[in-house]
Parts: sequence; C-alpha cells; structure tokens
Amino acid sequence: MKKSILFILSLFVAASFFSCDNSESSKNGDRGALASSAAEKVYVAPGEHDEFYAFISGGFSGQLSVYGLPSGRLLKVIPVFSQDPEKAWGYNEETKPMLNTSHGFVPWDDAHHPDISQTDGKLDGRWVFINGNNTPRIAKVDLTTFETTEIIEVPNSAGNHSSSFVTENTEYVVAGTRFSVPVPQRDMPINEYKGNFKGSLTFISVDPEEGHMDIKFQLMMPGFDYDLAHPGRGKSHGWFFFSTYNTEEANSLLEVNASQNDKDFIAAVNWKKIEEYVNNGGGKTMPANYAHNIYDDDTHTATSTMKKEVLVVDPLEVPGAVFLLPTPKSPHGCDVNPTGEYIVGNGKLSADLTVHSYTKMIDAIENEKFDGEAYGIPILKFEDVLAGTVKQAGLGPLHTEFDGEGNAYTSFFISSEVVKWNVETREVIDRKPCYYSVGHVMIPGGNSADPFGKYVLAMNKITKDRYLPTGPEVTQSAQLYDITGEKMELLLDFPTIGEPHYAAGIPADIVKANSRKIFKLDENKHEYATLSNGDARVERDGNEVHVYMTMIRSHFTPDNIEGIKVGDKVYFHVTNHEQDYDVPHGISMIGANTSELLIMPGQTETFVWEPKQPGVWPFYCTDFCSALHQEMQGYVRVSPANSNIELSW
Ligand code: K7E
Ligand code: RUQ
Ligand code: CUA
Repeated sequence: MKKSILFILSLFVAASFFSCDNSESSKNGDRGALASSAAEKVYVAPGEHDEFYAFISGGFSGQLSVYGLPSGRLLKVIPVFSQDPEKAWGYNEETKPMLNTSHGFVPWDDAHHPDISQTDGKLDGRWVFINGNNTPRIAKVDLTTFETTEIIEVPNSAGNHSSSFVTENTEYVVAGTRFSVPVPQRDMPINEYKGNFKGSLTFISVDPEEGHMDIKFQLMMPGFDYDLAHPGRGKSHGWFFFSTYNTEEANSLLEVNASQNDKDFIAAVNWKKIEEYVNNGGGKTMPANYAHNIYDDDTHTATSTMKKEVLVVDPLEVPGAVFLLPTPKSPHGCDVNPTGEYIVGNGKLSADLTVHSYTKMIDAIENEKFDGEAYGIPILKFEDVLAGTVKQAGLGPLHTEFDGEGNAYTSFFISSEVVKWNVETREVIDRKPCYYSVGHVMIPGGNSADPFGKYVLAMNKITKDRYLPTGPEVTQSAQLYDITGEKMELLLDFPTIGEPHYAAGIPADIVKANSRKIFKLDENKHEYATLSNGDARVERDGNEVHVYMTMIRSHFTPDNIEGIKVGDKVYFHVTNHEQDYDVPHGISMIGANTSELLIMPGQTETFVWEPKQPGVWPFYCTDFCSALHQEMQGYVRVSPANSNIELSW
C-alpha cells in the first residue's frame, strides 16, 4: 500500500523534473532515484501529521492559507480581509463588523506578509499578523482558533506594504506605507507630490497578554515609498529597517523613472528612542478616522469602533532616531539576519546584493560621519555602512531568508532562482531554478533569531507548464527545497490559493499544543445564545422577528415556524449544542441573501432572512453530521403582510 502511493508520488516528482529541470536532470544519471528520494522526503503517511505549519498569504484573495510541510497539503483557508461563504465569515451578523473601515464595509483586500508573533526573537506561535495593502489594515489571527480576531485600519497610509513585521518580543507590529499621500488627505495637484506627500511608518503596539493592538505612534517620513521592512534583532533590537524605492519622489514612476537615482535608501528607525519620546509626552495628536475591529472569543461577536485621532511624530523631533542608508537600485526586500548584524538590501534592478553592517552603522552614527541629509534626516555614507556585496548573485533579487547556520537564501525574480550564500563571506554556495519567477522565499523561522533551517519554500509568480492547464489562468504555486545539505534539493511543487507573497512557517508542535478543540456551551456569552432547548423560541418586535434556535445531532429546535409575514426581517440566532470536537452543523435558508452558517460546537451565529413571497419555505443542515443528517431540516410558513396568523413554533 505504502509502496504504491510512494510510486505515484515519485511519478509526479519525476514528471516535474523531466518537464523543466533539463540542466539538472541531464546531469543526473538516475532521475528515478532522485525523484523517489524526494518523494520520500515529502511523504507524510495517511494519518500522520506534518512537521511544520506554513501560513501562506493568499495575495489578492485576501485570505491566509494553512499548509502542512513537507507534504504541501492544504489544511485550511482562513478568511481575513474577505468574505468566505464556507465559513460565513463576513456574511453572518457576528463577523460583518470585522470588515468595517473608514470607507465603509470593504470585504476584500490584498494580503501580502504574514508574520508570526515572537518572544525573545523566537517564534511563539500565538498569533499570525498579516497586512491588507489596499485599504490599509493589519489583521491578527489567533492560532488557538485559527480565526481572525482583530483588524486595525491604518490611517495616513496607502498601499500598506512594508507590513506586518513584528519586533523581537512582539512589542510592535509595523505597518509602512508604500504610496506616499497628502497627510492629512486633501484636494491638491498630483505633481506637487515632491516635498508634500508623506510616508507614514506606523508602530502598532501589541498587548503581551491579550494581544490587543493599538496604534502607539506614526512616524511621518518624507514621501520615499516604503517597500519592505524588518526589525533588528539581538544586537540591533530596538531598530527597524525600511527599504525605499522612490527617493526621487516622482509621481509617475515609469516616465520620470523612480530608478533615476543610482541609490535609494534603507531607513533605519530607532523605535526604542521614539517610544521613549512618546512615553514622555512627545508627538502630536492629529485627527484621523480609522476602524478598530475586535472579534471577541466569549461572545463570538465582532465590534467595530471608529477611532478619531492618532499620535504623529516628525523624525526631526527626535534627533538620533532616524538615519538613511544609501542602497543601490531600488531595494525591495530588506532582511535582517538572525544575529541582527546584517541588513540585506535586495536591489531589484541589480545583479548584486547589498549587505549593510549594523555595527558599522552604529559606529558611523556615533562618529557623526554623515553625507548630507534629506529633509533634515542624516544620510550615512554608503562605504561607512556597507559590510560587503554579493557579486553577480543573480538577476532581480527580491527577498532573503536565513537558515540559522550562517547562510542566506535569496529569491531572484528575473533569473528565476533561489541562491544560497554565506552571510559572512558573501560567497555564493548554490543556486537552484524556480518554476517560475519566484517572489518570496520562506524558511520556518527564517526571519527570526532562531530559524528552523530544514526547508526553503519558494513562492512563484508564474507556473506555465507545471500543472494541467485550467484555461488562461494556471494555478499559482509553491516549491519546497531541502536545505539540510550543502546543495539545495527540489522536493515538491504544490498549488496555492490566490497569489502567494510571503509566508510564515513554524514547527507544528508549538501551535498544536494550544489548539482549541471546542467552545464550551456554558461559557458562550453571545447576546442571542440559546443555552437550553427549553429556551428555544421565536419573538416578534414589530416587523423584526428573532428566532432563538438550537442544533444538535440531528435536529433543529424549533423546526417548524408559522406566523412569519412578507416584509418581516427574520434573525436566526442559531446555537450549536454539540460538545464534541469536529462536529459543526450548518444551516441555510432558501432565498436568504447570505451564505450558509457553519457553526462550531458551543457557538452561536446569526443570519438575516427577509422573505419576499408567501409560502412554506424549508431550511436544512448543510454539513453532513450524522446518519440522520438528511433529516436535519425544518420549515418556515410565510403569510401575506396583512395576515393575522400568530407566531407559533
Ligand atoms: Cu515581493 Cu508584496 Cu512581499 Cu509579493 S512583495 S513577492
Ligand atoms: S448527500 S454525503 Cu447530498 Cu449524497 Cu452528501
Ligand atoms: Cu447537522 Cu447535518
């Protein structure tokens, strides 16, 4: 049995080698053996668990997917900035407020960078943070329930891209703006961008106990377009580094070409210093509208609050807090190695990688070796902060991760490869092709002080011939490489959802230990929960009707309701009375302008139904729950608006 599955797996892996990796396979006399050894390395036998969780951004799907590694099996799709009819996220009354913004209900976003919370620089597996680029937001996913439990909108920002990266003790999750905009927003000529548009770097504090997020301060920077970021760690803890790609402050990047300047900057921000300044009353509050949405685990209900102001800090108010490090060729990724000494700038229009030294940076700052300034912010000399360059590493470097053994792995979009190099010597050790045009790479813990350097996952932008054709759009994909040896070994291709940008990986054991199995019914604090069957009922309040319903294998209480009229607004508040792990029930109502509800044991959810026609309308359980699942159903009798039929159930 095991053998035949292995054989099929090897065929898949072999096929991928044959189709694309010609150079590799022709050098390799025994492709079959290579493929089957790769298959063995990713094979997780039926009933066995994967060693790692991988949280992979869904990009423009607004979701976060959960995969097992090394198998590449999809375990869950977590709706974050999206409506998900499978889970009723954004459809039921409880979760709709999560998608509220200062622009109204925005049930979509472009999610790029998940990052797992850390304690002492190590992954602690409590939360995953992820950014929404489009309508700037940061979300927090709770890893006990794998649900989005908080979303905070970021004011004075646009294209929230250098986000959401966490500091060593999750003191802050950071959100940097990609598009510079007028602050405060106002009607002004676009070509007056230069000197007028601003780039905000937002430091959102995270409460160490509950994880509640709050905007602590916004650093209001010149409009350089902040692309990516990473925190310092170890010796550089207390600093944050942001890459920029428009120091020209051009409002049309193609015509004026943002790449006019040979070097842009990496902005180094001493957030500890600014925190101290703010704690002592520094900064100015300015009016700002932004939503702060919290999903409460006891009530299973979200509330959305509109905030009115934000604390803003001008870098010139805090001397010694912000410096600019010249970095060649429009750097994209801005990655810090596990010791915190090296800051890697991936100049996407270059063949070289720039590696800055934290020690040299501090030295240059202390000796005030400045090379001019930009809007009053000191610029350090390139030579004074440069540790060295990785020469001719590839074309179009984007992102770098680290294995904890002194090696870095950089993705190259144009030359479509992942390149392994030594952080100290900056010599290239190995390169392997990606199929095709890789964006981010991810090593579990690879952006923390303590990486688990067993695999690197490449997330590709284009797949072309790698999968069965599915019309003009072929699946996006990830590729898994073994990095335990000197040379990398491609093990597996697997499809992903949406467009994967970054991902965050973590040993499964860290998360599994805290995973929640059920919600206890007697701890259900939902405003409309029905905790005992005897309390199941229907109440009318004008033309609003509230149905307090329970579900347990395999019936609804009540299940036959009469006295509903056309023009009523009927709220179904449904409580799942199961207390067994993995026994949700669903409910759906004919013609309801919402999704089904999939309700977890002990939980209450609400949908609204506005019947338009008299008749007898059925509802049923949508999740196969027992041998009598098909019997789990009911009827609602709807009478004309003027009828005298009394409510009964
Ligand atoms: Cu390079 Cu949004 Cu991180 Cu995508 S970004 S690849
Ligand atoms: S019923 S088990 Cu609709 Cu055949 Cu599904
Ligand atoms: Cu309950 Cu099917």
